[in-house]
Amino acid sequence: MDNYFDEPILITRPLFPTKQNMARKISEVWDSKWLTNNGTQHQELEKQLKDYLNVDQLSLFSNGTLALLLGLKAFNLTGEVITTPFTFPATVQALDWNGLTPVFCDINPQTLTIDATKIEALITENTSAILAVHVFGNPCDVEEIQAIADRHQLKVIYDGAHVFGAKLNGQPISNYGDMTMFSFHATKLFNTIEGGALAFKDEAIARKLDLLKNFGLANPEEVVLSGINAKMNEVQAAMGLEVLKLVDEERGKRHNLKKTYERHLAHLPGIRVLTTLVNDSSSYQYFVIEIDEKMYGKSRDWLHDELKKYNVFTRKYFYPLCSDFEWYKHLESAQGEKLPQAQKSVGQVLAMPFYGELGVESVMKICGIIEELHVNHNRLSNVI
Ligand code: T4K
Repeated sequence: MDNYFDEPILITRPLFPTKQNMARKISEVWDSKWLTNNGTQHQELEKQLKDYLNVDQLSLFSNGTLALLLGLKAFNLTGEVITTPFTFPATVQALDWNGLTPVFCDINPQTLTIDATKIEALITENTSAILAVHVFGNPCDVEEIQAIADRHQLKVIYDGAHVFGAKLNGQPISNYGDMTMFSFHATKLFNTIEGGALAFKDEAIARKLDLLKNFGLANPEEVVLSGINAKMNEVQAAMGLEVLKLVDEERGKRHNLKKTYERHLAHLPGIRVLTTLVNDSSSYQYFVIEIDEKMYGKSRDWLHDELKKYNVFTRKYFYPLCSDFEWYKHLESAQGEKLPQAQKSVGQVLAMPFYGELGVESVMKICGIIEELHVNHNRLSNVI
């Protein structure tokens, strides 16, 4: 196969600073003799991220999952939270760890985010919040969600793991809702190795989060609430300060890759580019396609497996649906017939390799393989 890749092509590669720049940063940490607990690297990253993301209040965490878990806790939520089944397990696990019951709502077929038109019917006297996810960088229907929340006095929390730096209607996406979580995991556009942050408006929440992520310690001799350890350390923060310098260039490269994918896949029947990005500034986190088996002639799973033969490793994000996890199956809202769109989409999505270093040539080659597989398949079906 001439279009076989010699090196495995994965869906992403972390953004790495040069070894020299990182060594310089690490030596600053060593010289400071300060490794964690709100050191100078941490303070500087928090400051720079506030500027970069244009938010008033921002709190750093050791990872996005703990950020979300503690963000939910900071609002003292109770009972049920309406959420999406089409997300990474962390979203609903953060509810579990708060003793909250997820109520699964079906998704919008275009954006694969929570279907705002179906939320209101799920609200009961036990509902305390809506936890929505900006899936693959596609923004939720933020205005409709806020209108529903206002009508029913619900909190709105966004899992924004995929929308670092995205803007919507000219403003930072985290301006919508009561709180937005960002993930800084190695696989994210901006990474601190592991890490995460919460952006929010209420100043009182900032103090509460400081306590929650540091064992509830108000001072060395006073524990005022039941917290946990979710602090970002100095090496993570130092990495973040170096990676932040690279993000805009990376975003530019991903913009070109996205255009290349779109140009080469657009004419193929049964393939839809899912990342619609109606927002004015994208996070360029993932590039995801949907395969319509009837029109493409072969299934998503078939394409995923075929591409492996060329050394190209795609991912079926987010398969399986969270509502299909063993411990949710008994919930009324988890029943398959209540989530028809999510059930359909989960069998069609495929995240493609997408990171700057991949380069336009490689993307053209991957598109060539997909086209060839389609042509070969058609030729074969015509013979049969
Ligand atoms: N909410 C949503 C909607 C999320 O997507 C996530 C995380 C969260 C919440 C939770 O945020 P964190 O607590 O993670 O901050 C990955 C990530 O671990 C996870 O952060 C991410 N979402 C999820 C979508 O993807 P895996 O199990 O698919 O990762 P893995 O190890 O298979 O890596 C993916 C690809 O990246 C591999 O093909 C290889 C490449 N890679 C990965 C790592 C870690 C590298 O080249 N180098 C690396 O260091 O979950």
